[in-house]
Amino acid sequence: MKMSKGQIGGRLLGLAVAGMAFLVGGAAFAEVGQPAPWEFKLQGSASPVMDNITWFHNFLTVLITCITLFVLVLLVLVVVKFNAKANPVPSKTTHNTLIEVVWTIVPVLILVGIAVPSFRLLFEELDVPKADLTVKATGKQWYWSYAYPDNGKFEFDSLLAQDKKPRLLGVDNELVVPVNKVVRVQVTGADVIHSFAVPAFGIKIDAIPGRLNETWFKATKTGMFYGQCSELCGKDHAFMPIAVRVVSDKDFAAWVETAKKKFASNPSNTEVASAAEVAH
Ligand SMILES: [Cu+2]
Repeated sequence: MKMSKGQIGGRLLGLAVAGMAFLVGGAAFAEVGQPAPWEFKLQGSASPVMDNITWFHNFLTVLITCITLFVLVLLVLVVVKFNAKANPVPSKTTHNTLIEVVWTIVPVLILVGIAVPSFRLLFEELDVPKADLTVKATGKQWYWSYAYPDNGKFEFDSLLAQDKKPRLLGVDNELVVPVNKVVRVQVTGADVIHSFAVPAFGIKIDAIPGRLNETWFKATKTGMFYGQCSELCGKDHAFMPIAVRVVSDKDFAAWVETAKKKFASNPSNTEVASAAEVAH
């Protein structure tokens, strides 16, 4: 089948429209707090740190695209203009001071332009602001335990719930935190190295036995946010999800009261309680 120029143009236009629709559609699929089918971007952000990670990611993508296109243009130019047929008598130029200075200085400036926001972001991630509340997450084979030292010192286990949605992310007891509050997360491992990660908050930190790591987030939206253990930790590594429920201050206070009662029978809490009794 032979196609006229008009037909080819039409087809190309159709392809371009389909591509654009895919991009826009992909954006529409994006769901905050959990992965979505056909997702090819970062998960939607729900914290100031993740806002900046997203910005930095987009900035680098634009920069990389521009550099790659520039090199491609140079390559095409060389292939077309300076092949043996088009350019039978090659120039014998070997040095050009101006070009050499430019191609040294410009990459240095680009790297400095990347380094400045990159280090700013690193400091933001590592420098925990004054915390409104602290939670401690302990990675175990193969579940997480969460402790609330500021809110009655209770601790509970959070295990994968097979019957809950989203699949492989739902848990029996979620980590509950208030919205718009700085939450300091202390992370450690009880047996092997795990890693506590919640993409929507832009946090990922190793849970190492014998060491207390620290990170933070400030959730800016209420709702459910999911993450997973992100350090290969044994046979059920894929089955120890992290589920964070972000609620209003009022709901959080109410949850703390019920949680204190609900988890009172947890052996780790009786230890805390008896230690407190001994102290009295
Ligand atoms: Cu793990």
